[in-house]
Formats: sequence, structure tokens, C-alpha cells
Amino acid sequence: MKNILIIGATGQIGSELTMKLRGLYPNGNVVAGYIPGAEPKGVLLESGPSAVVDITNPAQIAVAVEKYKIDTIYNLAAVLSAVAEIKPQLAWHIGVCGLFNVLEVAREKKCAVFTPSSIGSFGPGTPKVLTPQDTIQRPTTMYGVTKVTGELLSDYYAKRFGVDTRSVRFPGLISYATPPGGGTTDYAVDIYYSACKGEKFYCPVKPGTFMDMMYMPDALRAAVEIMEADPARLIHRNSFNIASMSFDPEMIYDKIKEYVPDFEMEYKIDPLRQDIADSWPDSLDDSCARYEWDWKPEYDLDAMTKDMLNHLSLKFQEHLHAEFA
Ligand code: AKB
Repeated sequence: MKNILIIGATGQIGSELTMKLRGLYPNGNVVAGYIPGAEPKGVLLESGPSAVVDITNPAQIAVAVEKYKIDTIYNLAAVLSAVAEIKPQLAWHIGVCGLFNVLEVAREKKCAVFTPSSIGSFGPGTPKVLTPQDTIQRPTTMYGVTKVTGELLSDYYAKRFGVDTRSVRFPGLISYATPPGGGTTDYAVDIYYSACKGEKFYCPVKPGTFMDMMYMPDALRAAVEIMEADPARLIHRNSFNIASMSFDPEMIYDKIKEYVPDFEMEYKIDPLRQDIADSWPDSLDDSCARYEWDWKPEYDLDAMTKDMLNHLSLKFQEHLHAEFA
């Protein structure tokens, strides 16, 4: 039986991962950890236990771990890249001090820990195309600095204290369920919303800006599979490159237009997001994840686009029905 605590359970990844884990471990406690102001609602609230767990409060983490006999912590608390440039102190406090709190509780209570890293852990000096697993990591953003620090700290706790820490470097994540907030890759979610609402899309990054992206079902599967992987096969821990697709704004726009022919896009560059995107790789080489724990994505740009458009048009139809009922 697995007893799991998800810190940040009402966020973009957490809200879907909590439901997936509850489906996979119906006899365990899968606890949705949230901060006041971001309470779980609907099915997330009703389908299992939840607790106030602020990552900056080590006592709160320890109380939840003790109460629910937690053996695995998914640490999803984060300040995404664009917001982290505006609030670098907060990004450090949550990304690094928060992770330290989680690792200390995990060390004392013998929990495994998953903390995602990101394509943002690389920088302008990193090889840009098919970025290798082990390479230069000198990010120029605060988000990247917290992610590299998190990778090192997690590896340290594994080696020094035997804490079972594992991680993947997430690309930009695309989902119809919960919107992201404050990331550089958010445009690749927003563009689908505009297409489904019949609105023109203003793209914040230039044509030719390639970044790795991934559909949420693949990302959730990666987060589960890395924690279930046979430890004897793992040469790496924190953190594995994973990849499924890399595109620039023109490619995603052209793909959406195949299904929504009158969709329009114009460029309105956000210099902050453009600078961040320019410092990140175009695409990652994920062969170590494939070799060490059989990672394999299922969605490409076409499959993701069809699924996103289907779900979002249903969502907006329902919304319209509710408004006009
Ligand atoms: C962001 O854009 O900040 C995130 C990421 C790539 O980690 N989506």
C-alpha cells in the first residue's frame, strides 16, 4: 500500500497527478496538500483526504506525514520561470528552502521524494539541440538556479542519507484541465484556449523559438513511472531528461489551423519570456530515461492537438450552456 502526500496538489500538475495516484492506489492515502487560498474543490476534495501543507512550514509537512503514515512525497510546489524573475526571493524560498524542509522530513520519516526539475535547469552555455543528460547547467534565470540547486540537493540527500529521491526535467506541460501560471511555455496552453474561444491569439515568443513540450498524460505517467522504477537500474536520479515533442509557435499554430482553419495569430513579444526561452534548449536527448526506466512518450503534436481541441471545445460548450441556460 502506498501512502502519498502531494505538496501543491491544487496546481497545474498536482490537481491531475493527485487524481491519477488515487486511481492507482485506491487502498492507500493519497493526501492533497494545499495552501490556504488554493483549497481543493469538487472531485479533488471529495475523492480523498486533504491537508494544509505549506512547504515553507516544516512542522506542517511532518504532521501530515505522521498522520497519514506517508511513504512517498510528491513535491510540486514551485514558482514558475517568468514569475520567478519578478519575485526571485520567493522563488528561492519555495524552490530551495521548501525542498530542504521536505528532504529533512523525508530523512527523518524515511519517505521517498519526487521533485520535478525542468528544461529551465539549462542555460545559454548548454548544447541547444538534443541536449545531453549530463552536460553544462549554468542557467541565467532564478527558476533555473533553484532547479539546479534542487537537483544537487536531492542527489546529496540520496548519497549522504539514503533518501530515495528521484526526478525528471519537465518540458513545458500542456493540459486542458488546470491552466499553468507564470511560465515561459504557457503560450502553448493559451493558444488552444484562444482557438476554442474563437479569439485571435497574441503570441509572446518569436517564430523560430523552439522549446520541448509535453502533453500532461505523458508527464503524469513519467512522474509515476520514475518513482516505481527498479532502483537497481538507475544510474541517474536527479534529474532525468524526458522529451516528447519540440516545436516553435509557427508549428503549433499551423497544426491548430488544420482543425480550426480560421484561427488567427499575431506576434506580441514579451521580452522577459523571450529572453528566458532563448536561454533554454531547443530539444532534449532523453535516451538515459529510455534506457534506465523504459520511458516512452505516447503523444506527438498531432495527437495532443486533437485531444486538447476536443476537450476544450466541450468545456467551452458546457460553459456557454451554463451561461445561457
Ligand atoms: C516554465 O515555463 O516555467 C515551466 C517549465 C518549462 O519548467 N513550464
